Order: sequence, then structure tokens, then C-alpha cells
Amino acid sequence: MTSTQVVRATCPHDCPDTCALLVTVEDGVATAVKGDPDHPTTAGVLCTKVSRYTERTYHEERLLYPLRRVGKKGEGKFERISWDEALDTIASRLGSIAARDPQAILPYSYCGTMGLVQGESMSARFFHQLGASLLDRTICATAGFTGYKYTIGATIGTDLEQFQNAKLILIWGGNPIASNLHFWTRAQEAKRRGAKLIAIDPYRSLTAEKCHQHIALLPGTDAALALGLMHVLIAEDLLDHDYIANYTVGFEQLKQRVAEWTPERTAETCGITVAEVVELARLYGGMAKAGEPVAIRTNYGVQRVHGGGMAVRNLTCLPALVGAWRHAAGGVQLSASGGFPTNKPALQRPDLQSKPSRTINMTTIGDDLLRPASAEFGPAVEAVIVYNANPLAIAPDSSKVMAGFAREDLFTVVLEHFQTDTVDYADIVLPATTQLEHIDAHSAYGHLYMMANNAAIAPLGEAKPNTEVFRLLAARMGFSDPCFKDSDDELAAMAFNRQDARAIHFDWDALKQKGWQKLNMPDAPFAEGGFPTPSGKCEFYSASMAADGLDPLPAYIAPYESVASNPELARRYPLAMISPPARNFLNSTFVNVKSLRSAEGEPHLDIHPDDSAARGISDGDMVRIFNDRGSFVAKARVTDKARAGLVVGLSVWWKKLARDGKNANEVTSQRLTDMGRAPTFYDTLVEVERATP
Ligand SMILES: Nc1nc2c(c(=O)[nH]1)N[C@H]1C(S)=C(S)[C@@H](COP(=O)(O)OP(=O)(O)OC[C@H]3O[C@@H](n4cnc5c(=O)[nH]c(N)nc54)[C@H](O)[C@@H]3O)O[C@H]1N2
Ligand SMILES: Nc1nc2c(c(=O)[nH]1)N[C@H]1C(S)=C(S)[C@@H](COP(=O)(O)OP(=O)(O)OC[C@H]3O[C@@H](n4cnc5c(=O)[nH]c(N)nc54)[C@H](O)[C@@H]3O)O[C@H]1N2
Ligand code: SF4
Ligand SMILES: [Mo]
Repeated sequence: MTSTQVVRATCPHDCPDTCALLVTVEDGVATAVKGDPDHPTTAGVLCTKVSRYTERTYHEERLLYPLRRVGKKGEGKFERISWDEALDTIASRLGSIAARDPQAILPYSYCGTMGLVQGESMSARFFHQLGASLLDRTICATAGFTGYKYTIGATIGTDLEQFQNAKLILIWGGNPIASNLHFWTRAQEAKRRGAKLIAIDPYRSLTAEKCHQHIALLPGTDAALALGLMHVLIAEDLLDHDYIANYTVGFEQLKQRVAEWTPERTAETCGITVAEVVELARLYGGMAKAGEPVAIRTNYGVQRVHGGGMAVRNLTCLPALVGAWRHAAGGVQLSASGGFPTNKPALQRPDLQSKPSRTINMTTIGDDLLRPASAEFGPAVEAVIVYNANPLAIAPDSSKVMAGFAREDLFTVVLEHFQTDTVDYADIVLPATTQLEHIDAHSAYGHLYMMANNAAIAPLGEAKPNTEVFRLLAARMGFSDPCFKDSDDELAAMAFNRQDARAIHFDWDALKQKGWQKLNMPDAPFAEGGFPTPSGKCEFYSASMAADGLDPLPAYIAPYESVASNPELARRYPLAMISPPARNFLNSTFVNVKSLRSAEGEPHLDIHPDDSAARGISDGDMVRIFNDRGSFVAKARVTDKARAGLVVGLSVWWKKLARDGKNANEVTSQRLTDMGRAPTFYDTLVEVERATP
């Protein structure tokens, strides 16, 4: 007789949707992963990637045993060793480096899992006690978060569960069909109820194709578009004067600032028509004035350029001008993460640091691994412990990242599920459990539910949860604080701060049973102001920005690399390149799952017919994309989905699964955004030519 169980779990991936999963387990084997029909935002639906989760978990290439490198760095040749040998080797190497200067040790991690336990809990405690360098986790969202927080105080906004009631939705720099599916469900419901959907995106993405209107501006010019919209809203008095007077600061200064952003100047800067600017403002302001809920869903496409923080700040000013926040279905949503009172001090124990450590920015890992010791930098990095991340594939300016990880004197440990591009450079590889094999507690950035993940199956092979690896290393390093004995259950139970009214219902044992629990939050968070900014208002003028050396008013910061802002560079590299997520991958996760990789085919480059014709490129040709930083090859798709002057390479491919062993990050740069010290992946000029076979 077979035993069948259904286990409640949570999708761990770096996706706003954080779906509730039901895992069917038959005789200890996970046989199906489905979306929980009862969870209000998941509603029984998963994306293609995670509906095939068992294919990833039981993949024949899963790492099942600790390994030691036997080949050259990058070659990917390893031999099996025991856990004891692996942990002893790591503890002794880290111990001898730490004896000289623990800051020569660097953790490198991001959101391979978004779990609060398997992410930064025991790992953070370990590195804090060790005195290692701190990692500034900037690779995704810090530019926009910073601009958003200067303006409205926290990363909270319109609740996903309200969007179906909006009458106008601007999908601004996001492709939710690929990357925020359960928002798209709501947007479609809004459409059925008569809402208008407008995509603002340089590329006709899967989503832009399905909206009523698509405004294809030049990449990196969103800040200007928002300034132009504010100009028209003010000039045509499409304003909510009462909301402005009561709940905002700096309107008079804003009015002066946007005076110069005429529709003509805006259209010219953004590469769109004057009518597109004026009509969008009239629609947005006019509908708001008529009392209709108007909403903005903005995403990460806006912020991966020099002025990315300011761009998000500018568009975040719009709802307050027109009083859109009065409606639960109005306002703006960038991320819901700021609603969660996660108990980071308890999970991560920064108090274990005996003295402050330096911070290294994960975005500039390429340069930082190659930096010698100096007075400003401190010691050269001698050891990197990578978990929940694949820097060789995802960090900008790849050839530098590769050169850094190829250093013979660098000691590299990678905790992974698979032999990724990064694993190829490891000295010691440790097999990690997947979400089906460990427990975790989750917040989300696209909805407002605290989520639980129960372990559905036993760890495969000798895989261990990240937490267990750091517990075992702590013991070997002689760390005696009792916190290094906390179990995963005990860690999960401290995930949210119950002292905070929003998490008042948090009880780990109950959450494990039920799977989720909504935060206690109002439906319309800023209907009557109450912004968590220093002034308590929406800050058109931000004194904090002035104090931080930034322009306190909305402004336009041009891209580092664009035809308009850098004509000299554009003479050699005239095409702007963006590399947003491919639908069937999640960053570089899933690229090695055959069914998903074959759905994407191979690395492609979308190029406009005018640009391909000028270069003698035909559809299906292999092309080389290059600039001063490097090059990679892809198969050309000649299409007007990419506006003229723009090329698009959907990402993030594993380098070793591409023909030339390279990906789009060969050409991206390590320059940082205006705020948040974030990457500028979509601020890249390139040239494209037919590849010689
Ligand atoms: N399937 C899938 N889902 C994912 C991911 C994935 O890799 N695959 N990644 C996850 C992660 S880590 C994140 S951060 C989110 C990202 O979520 P999103 O930000 O929604 O990412 P995309 O889906 O690429 O949407 C970005 C859109 O911005 C456009 N864009 C590029 N530059 C500009 C610009 O300058 N201005 C404007 N207005 N638009 C621009 C791109 O063409 C693209 O269509 O998605 C998450 N979900
Ligand atoms: N060119 C370009 N580059 C980009 C982007 C882009 O749009 N264009 N997007 C950027 C963005 S938004 C982001 S967020 C970053 C993402 O960069 P990363 O956070 O590095 O994401 P992934 O590439 O998905 O790598 C995560 C790895 O974690 C592993 N993992 C998952 N769960 C666990 C676990 O429980 N334990 C351990 N030890 N490992 C685990 C997975 O197997 C996977 O290999 O990439 C950035 N890079
Ligand atoms: S990747 Fe996103 S849409 Fe897919 S199952 Fe996970 S949370 Fe849901
Ligand atoms: Mo991200």
C-alpha cells in the first residue's frame, strides 16, 4: 500500500508572487507540485517553471555530495569527499585567514531562496561572529527602493488584491506575464471590468503586446516622462488640491521644477511623441479627477540605469498629485516587502560582531575580487563563501568577475543545488537542500501574506540546508554562543516580530498548519496620508535627499551610456542593450532544466529591422554583441518588438550552456545607480555584427 500525503509549502524563488504550494508525496517521493487553490493570490495557479518543480528537484545533475576541486579553476573537475573533510578544510582555511584579518572573508549571497531561514539567518550569525566583511545586497532593488522610500517612506503600496478594481493601470517597466503572473491575473480581471492597461517599456514585451496601449520610450528616460506628466497635470489643473495640501510637502517647489519639462522637451528626451505625453497625463489625471481608481504597477525595468532611483522617485510622486491614494485600488506598487515586520536582528544577530566590518558591494564583485590590499579598501579578499547566488552568471562585467574567481590564491566555497558557472570556480562545493527538503518562513514582495514552508521529503543524497552548514562550521570554529544551536524550527518561529501590530497573528505552529496568514494592514494605506516619511507626508521635496547630497526635487539623470548622453561612445557602440528576464528562467535558476531551456531555445538577440538591415544581419543569423568590456554571441531575431536603436537579449543564461560560453553580462558595466549603489544592467551601449562561424 502506498502512503500519500499533501504537504503545504511555499515557492522560494525571487519572484513577487511567493505562491502557496501543495506538494504531493507518495512513499517519500514528491510526485506533484500544485498551486494552492485556497490561497487568495496563488488561486491554484503556478508558473510553468514551478509546476515542473519535481523535474528540478530530482534532476539527474543535482549535487548530492561534497566535492573538492581537482582541475583548474573554471574547469569544473571535482572529486567526492566526506562532509567531515569538507568542513574541516573550510574551518581551517577560514580560521587561518581570520587570524590575520577576518575581513578578508566575504559572504556572497542573494535570493536563490527568499526564505528568511535559509537566506540570512544562521549564515549571517556565522559571518557576524567571524567578523567577516559585510555584503551590500544591491544586485536587484536598492536603487528603486531608495527613491521610493525618500518619496513615500516605505516599500509598501497598492495591495495586489485590489488591482482588479482599478480603472486605469500603468504597467511601468515590468513584464508581469513573465515575472509577476498573479498580478497579471488581476490586471486582466480589471480589463474585463473595463479598465485600460498601458505598458511603458522600450520593448514590446509579452505584456506590452497585450495592453491597450504601449508607450515605447528610450531606456533610462522614465524620470523625464514622469516629469513631463507632472508638468501637464499641473498646467491643466488635473490635481487633487485637497490631498496635496494635507498630505504632501514641496508642491510649490515641484511646480517650479517641472515647469521646464514641457511635453515637447519630454517627448524629445524619451523618444516618443508629444501626444503620447499629453494624452497619458490627461487620461491619468482626468480619470483620477472623475473619482476613478488609477494605479501604477512599477517594476525593476525602470531602475537598472544611472538615474534609476530618481526615476522611481518621480513616478512615485504621481499618485499624490492626483489623489489616487484615496482609493484602495489606486496608488502605486513597487514592492510590498516593507509591510513585513521581519525580525532581522533576532534572525541575523548583528550584535555578535565585536567591531564594525567593512562593506563590499555585491554589484562590483568583479573589481573587488581583483583589488589589492590598501588603506581605503582594507585587506584583499582571500575567501568567498557563495550561497543562494550565481555571481559568475548574474553579476555585471563578467570578464572581471571571472578573473576574480579564477585567482589561484582565492579560497572559494559554493553551496549549491547544481554545478552552476560559479561552482566551476569553487575549491569546495557543498550540496544544498531544495525547498522540498527543508523548512522555511517567507515574507513576499508582491502580496501581504506571511508564508510557511514545510519539508515535504528527506534531503536527497547528502544535501544539507544552508543553516545546517553554518551550524556545523560554527561548531568547528569554536563559536559558543547558544544561538548557533537554534534549529530551523526555532529560527522560523522568530521570523516576524509579533510586537508589531501587522504581524500580531503570527504563530509559527499555526502558520505551518495553515500555510499563510495575511498581515494586518489597511486596504488603502495612504488614503489619509500617514506616509512613513520624516514629515509624515508624501515628499515632493525631500530634506533627507538634500542631506544625502542628492537633488531634493524630482530631476532627470541621463543614462551613462546613451546616444544622447554619450555621443562619443555611441559613435562606436550605437545600440542600447537591455537584458530583462526570460519567461522560463528565474534569473539564472532553471536554465539547466531541459524542458524550460528548450522552451527558450538558445540565447537570442531581438533587433529592429532597420538596425539589422544596416548591418547586413538576417533573422536567424548568429551575431556578436560587443563593447569595450567584452562580447557574447546570440541568434538574431529581427523584430520590431525592439524599438529602433535598441537590442534585447532575454536573460540570464548559464554561460556554459551558450555556444560561446558567455552571456549578456559580458557587456554590462559595474557603474552604479544615482542612489542605492545598485547595478546599471540596462544602461549599456553595444555594437552588433554578424558572427564569423
Ligand atoms: N520568469 C521570471 N520571473 C522573474 C524573474 C525572472 O528572471 N524570470 N526575475 C525575478 C526578479 S529577481 C525580479 S527583480 C523581477 C523583475 O521583474 P520586472 O521588473 O517586471 O522584470 P521584467 O519582467 O524584465 O520587466 C522589466 C521590463 O522593463 C523593461 N525595461 C527595460 N529597461 C527599461 C527602462 O529603462 N524603462 C522602462 N520603462 N522599462 C524598461 C524591459 O523591457 C522589461 O519588459 O522579476 C522576478 N520574476
Ligand atoms: N544581465 C542581467 N543580469 C541580471 C539581471 C538582469 O535582468 N539582466 N537581473 C538581476 C537581478 S534582478 C537579480 S535579483 C540577480 C539574481 O541573481 P542570483 O540571486 O544569483 O539568482 P540566480 O541566478 O537565480 O542564482 C541563485 C542560485 O541559488 C541557488 N539556490 C536556490 N536555493 C538555494 C538554497 O536553498 N541553498 C543554496 N545554497 N542555494 C540555493 C540556485 O540553485 C541558483 O543557482 O541577477 C541580476 N542579474
Ligand atoms: S516563480 Fe513566482 S509565479 Fe512561479 S510559482 Fe514561484 S512565486 Fe509563483
Ligand atoms: Mo531581482
